[in-house]
Amino acid sequence: MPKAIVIIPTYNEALAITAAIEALIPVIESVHNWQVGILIVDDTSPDKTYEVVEKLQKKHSQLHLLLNQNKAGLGAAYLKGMDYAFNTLHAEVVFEFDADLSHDPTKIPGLLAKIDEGYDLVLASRYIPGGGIPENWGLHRKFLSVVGNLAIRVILANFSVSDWTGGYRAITKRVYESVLPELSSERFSGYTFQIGFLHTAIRHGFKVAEVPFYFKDRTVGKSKLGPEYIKNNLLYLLRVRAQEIMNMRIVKFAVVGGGSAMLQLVALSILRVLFTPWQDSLWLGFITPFSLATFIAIELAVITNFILSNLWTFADRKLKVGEIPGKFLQFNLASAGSILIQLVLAFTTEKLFGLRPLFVLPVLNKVIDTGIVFAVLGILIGMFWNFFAYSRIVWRKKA
Ligand SMILES: Nc1nc2c(ncn2[C@@H]2O[C@H](COP(=O)(O)OP(=O)(O)O)[C@@H](O)[C@H]2O)c(=O)[nH]1
Ligand SMILES: [Mg+2]
Repeated sequence: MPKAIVIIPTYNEALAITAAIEALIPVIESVHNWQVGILIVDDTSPDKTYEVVEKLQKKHSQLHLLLNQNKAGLGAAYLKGMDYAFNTLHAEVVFEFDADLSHDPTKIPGLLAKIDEGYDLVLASRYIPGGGIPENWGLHRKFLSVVGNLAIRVILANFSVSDWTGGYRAITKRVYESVLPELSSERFSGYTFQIGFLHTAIRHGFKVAEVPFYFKDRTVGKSKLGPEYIKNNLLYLLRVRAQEIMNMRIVKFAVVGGGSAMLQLVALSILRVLFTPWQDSLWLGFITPFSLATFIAIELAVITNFILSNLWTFADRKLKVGEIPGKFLQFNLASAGSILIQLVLAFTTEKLFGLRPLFVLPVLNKVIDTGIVFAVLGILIGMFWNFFAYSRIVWRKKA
């Protein structure tokens, strides 16, 4: 029979732990297709929670105790507990569970049923129909919990999960092994562990289910959740989200495009000055220092853009050395295509709508006319074309 372990991290829970264990035992004994045990991870609580557990162990053979010398935070306790549950007790699934009985133990069979259905990670959720938070919570606490969870979904732009901060979950070994390398750092030792764990699991593509439950306020002991909680989680969310956004191809494309355009302008202003001394000796009629400088500056920007696109924006489709000459030619043609689009657009819009002043830009005191609007439109369409040409032609995904 496969094994599941309910992990309960404890710190000063001597008053609460007995009730939690006694409530869990009949539930886990009622499960017939899993062998369910309990693992208490205590950080040598000053109130001697572990002594209470040791006494209960004499009565319940399925009760395990892992005693840490130091208090290192909730995340650290869970990581140690999971390592022990999966690798020493040979569990296939672990539960996260609070000592204070905020988590209704009778939901455990329902969570396991979802694992049996093939889900990798199952959350007991307060924010789906059938679930809820305590009626008697003060307005500010309700607000914090509801708005906090909504804010997380907005920041991460992920609405597939409703309860991000809950601490009642069933986790399979495959999820644990997959997220472990990213969660071993100091940063996840505290309460950031919960959001970090879930977010990493979702990013790795695991199937997540939610089962509703009513969160009950703790009746004994007190919450260890401090003011650090909001700050640490917010910092984590903003950092990973910024990283995710920077990893989006379209953003890299825009950064490389903008950087190349800047380079082009800088090169142009340097080169036109550099070429001026030869003004009279070299230039035949229409080739002026400015036009030559423009040409070289454009090509410099195109080369830079090509190299950065290959190394960064399309790093996952990096070109082979032998492909580079042909692809570089394609890249130049694509860029020329974008310029052509802009020229054609400028020509036709002027013919169709004419150049008329629209309004005066405040502060800068600059008149904005239809020409500028058409130019901006042209740049946007040109960028769209470039992105299309790069991703579908130059760096086409190989089948
Ligand atoms: N081992 C260990 N357990 C902790 C630590 N911090 C909190 N816990 C336990 O984690 C669970 C959740 O903490 P709790 O104070 O109930 O947080 P809340 O439910 O969010 O108010 C409880 O069982 C705590 O005893 C810690 O640093 N080490
Ligand atoms: Mg609690």
